[in-house]
Amino acid sequence: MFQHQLRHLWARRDLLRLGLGSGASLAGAALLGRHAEAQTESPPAHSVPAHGASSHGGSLLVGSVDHAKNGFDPLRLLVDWDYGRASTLENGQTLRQYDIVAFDREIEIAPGLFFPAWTYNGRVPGPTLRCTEGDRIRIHFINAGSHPHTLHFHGFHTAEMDGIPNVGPGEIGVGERFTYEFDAEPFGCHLYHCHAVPLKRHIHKGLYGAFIIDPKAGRPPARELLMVMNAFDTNFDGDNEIYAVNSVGHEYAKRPIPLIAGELVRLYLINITEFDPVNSMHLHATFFDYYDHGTSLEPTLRMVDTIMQCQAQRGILEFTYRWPGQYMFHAHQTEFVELGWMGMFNVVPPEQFPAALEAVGLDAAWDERSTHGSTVAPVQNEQGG
Ligand SMILES: [Cu+2]
Repeated sequence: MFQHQLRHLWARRDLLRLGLGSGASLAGAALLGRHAEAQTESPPAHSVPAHGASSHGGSLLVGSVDHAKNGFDPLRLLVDWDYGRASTLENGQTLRQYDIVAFDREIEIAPGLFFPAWTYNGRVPGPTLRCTEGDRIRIHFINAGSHPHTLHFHGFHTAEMDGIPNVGPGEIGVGERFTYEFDAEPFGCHLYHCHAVPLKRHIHKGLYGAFIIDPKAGRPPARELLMVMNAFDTNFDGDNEIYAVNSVGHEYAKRPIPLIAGELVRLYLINITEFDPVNSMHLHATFFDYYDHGTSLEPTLRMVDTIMQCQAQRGILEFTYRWPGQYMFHAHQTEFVELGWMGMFNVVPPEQFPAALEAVGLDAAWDERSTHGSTVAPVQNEQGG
């Protein structure tokens, strides 16, 4: 049973070397090997905070998380777009095929604090699926976990593809598989998550991810980032103990996200926090335009510096930092901040950007993924940066 074998493989922490060699006879393992490629570069185990970040150290979770052991680095999750395997159908439509395997895996969500997660492809959040409006999406889903799961996408699709219990294939049992298929619409910043019951348990255990559909018309050039606001109930009392974006508490406070002064930043923001009615995002020292759900090319809110989202609500923030410096971003619920949901941007002049990347274990490839992530050529207009 490949479920057992997968667990064994993961226990060996040998994902990167797993590849297609030892996994060739294991459909699931082979899929995992391929999906691991985007996360093969390990950050420094104990990276040095960039200049200035240490001044906030007094209220931060102490220590550092072993991202290599976790199998994902929150800094890299910011730009880890998964475009699937693209091909062209007879009717000219682009087909994108993705492989998603659900399985149980312990992850470190704060230094020394481990959470028995349920994951898509071994990471929380799951892979960031990215495509163009109108593409045909085909997701080969395997449940190698310990409970029935599903893939429920936010978007237009038939009832059979909705991924809920008792409709279409319903819950996908342990060791079973199903292929979800639909056209990608509408464009925007969307998500997918497990919809098995009890729903709050299946979501808060980690079964969710981003689903970004680029508009055919494109958006102006920008540095793009993905943040999923999430939280973890580590003692299963129905309340969260750790809050974060992209799963690791205070990670971006210890390793500030490099930005360039004057550039347009486009942030895809999703709230999947369970148990709390709302989560929020506040940017220091700048204001942003907001595109609710990302489903419009014109902002739905202009010149705000705080946005709140209920669970599954999401949107796109566009902003520019005028001056270099260290700028905080965080939930504006103080409790969340103290429990992990606070980060920093390290805004620098262009000539200092390579050093800012290096300070947090990133490189030019990260810059490239961040600035050229769209599946559509950017539009040039007066807003473009
Ligand atoms: Cu589930």
